[in-house]
Amino acid sequence: MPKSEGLAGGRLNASVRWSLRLMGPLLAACWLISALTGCTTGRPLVLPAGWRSPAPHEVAQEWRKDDPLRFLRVGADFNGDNVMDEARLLVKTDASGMALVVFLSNARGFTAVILDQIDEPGWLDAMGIALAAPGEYRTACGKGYVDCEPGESEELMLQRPAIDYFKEESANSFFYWDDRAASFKRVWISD
Ligand SMILES: [Ca+2]
Repeated sequence: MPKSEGLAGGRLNASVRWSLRLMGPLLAACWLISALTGCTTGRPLVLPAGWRSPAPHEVAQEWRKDDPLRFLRVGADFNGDNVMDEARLLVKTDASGMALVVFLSNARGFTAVILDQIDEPGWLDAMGIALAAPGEYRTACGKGYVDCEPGESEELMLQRPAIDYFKEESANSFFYWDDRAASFKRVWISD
């Protein structure tokens, strides 16, 4: 029997509420246990070749102290399969660049997907990620910062948590899972 939208939505909302309530403390505990394992998922996450977790001295910026995970990790079920996923900021092994990487659940485990990559050193000083809660948001063009491009909406309704990818005290965009495209989409929220 096909799921009704209402039933699927109810399950999703319960999952989201559970995720948001538990993941903060759980991720904080994981951070203390190990900076290299995937505690969010309960299974080790394999980092993409050529990438590593930032060293403590690389993420010692004062503004990161507002988050126990230093705005480097967020966990939630981004793609709605009821399995927790995790997003991280990683750096190239030679520190020549940084990336936003999501470890996305699938039938075989987790796939690392690079959502954004900046091939210049120094950007990690200012870039962070946080969890964007489900809800309605005005986009950057909806706020009038820029003109809306064809097909670009003034509002974004998040049905599930998304990744808020931001530059400290500057622009931010959301990466959210699009069911129809079966991929992440990026929407600018502020400029
Ligand atoms: Ca998932």
